[in-house]
Amino acid sequence: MTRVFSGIKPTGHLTLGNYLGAMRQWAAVDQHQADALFCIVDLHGMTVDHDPARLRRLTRQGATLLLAAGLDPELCTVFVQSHVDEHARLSYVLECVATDGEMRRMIQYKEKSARERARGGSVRLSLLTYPVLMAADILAYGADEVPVGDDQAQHVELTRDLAVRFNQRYGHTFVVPRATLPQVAARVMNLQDPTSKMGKSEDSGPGIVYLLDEPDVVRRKVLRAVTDSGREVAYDREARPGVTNLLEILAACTGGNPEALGDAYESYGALKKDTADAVIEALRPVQARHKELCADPGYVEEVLQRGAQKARAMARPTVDSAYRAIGLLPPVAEPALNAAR
Ligand code: AQP
Repeated sequence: MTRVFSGIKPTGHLTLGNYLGAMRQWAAVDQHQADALFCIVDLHGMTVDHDPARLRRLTRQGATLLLAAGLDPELCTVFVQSHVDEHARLSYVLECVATDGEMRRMIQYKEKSARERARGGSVRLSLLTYPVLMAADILAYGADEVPVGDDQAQHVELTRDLAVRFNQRYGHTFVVPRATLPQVAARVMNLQDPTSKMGKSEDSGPGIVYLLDEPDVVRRKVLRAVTDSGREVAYDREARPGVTNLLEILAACTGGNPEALGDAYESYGALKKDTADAVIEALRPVQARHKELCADPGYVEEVLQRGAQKARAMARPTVDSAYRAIGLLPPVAEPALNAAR
């Protein structure tokens, strides 16, 4: 059976981009067709300046939202990254396979480090190395597929390169995974700046729809979305990024084809109204389920505990193999130590 792994960072409140680009596909397709693991990657949440209490809160909220979006712990494994030591264990080994040049070429590193420096802040070393931790997240589980939005495709490419390099140098250890992207809404753009991704770690703003936004807030944000000069509704990523973004969102929420939908509208106003309605309807069941789950925090904790146990058992053998293959001496087992005393 195909093994699938993907994760989400608790760096901010989850957005419509996270939902349409990743979570929805995990719930609707991946958990039914594959042996799937989904993870709140909290260690990745510390690569930029963070507040510990907020990180804890967002980790819990992220896990609750994964379940609210339809992940079923009877069908897939849901857990928190830092609950499974194997991720960090493997990450260091992979750092010994990666090069600093590879890390510095990562677009997210370039963008986020530039943003951090522009604010006068310092750049954490973990921002440079976190793609290696992401590779460890994926390779520890022998994942065949990694369903992600378009912005993470480069990191999955790096993961492939590291797996191939490790296997060639130290013997076959890792499955070489591939990224799978959704057909529509692989990159939902900011409604106020449709040339930038709708990202959750940016300052909250009218261009970002959060999964827990009230319907009237969603409507206001969509109705105020920046559109393009001209009047014709047409799907054209280069010339009409604002309208194209709305068409992608509408298509993702209604199951239509964004190009064909473009032909069906004569005004920006009608497109915005239908998009707002479609987003509100898409988020309604997620928000309702989130409310129920918040009333039962013990259930979420139990799911995470069971998930971590399962994940640990799956990752351990592969990480142990990688340690052996790269030349680390296996630890002496406890009974043998006792006998020698
Ligand atoms: N705008 C998006 N459109 C489509 N897919 C998206 N994803 C994220 N944003 C969009 C996908 O959601 C999954 C989890 O994302 P993440 O937590 O790894 O990272 P992020 O949401 O991109 O947020 P960051 O890195 O904390 O900060 P920003 O927001 O500044 O980039 C991934 O599969 C991702 O592709």
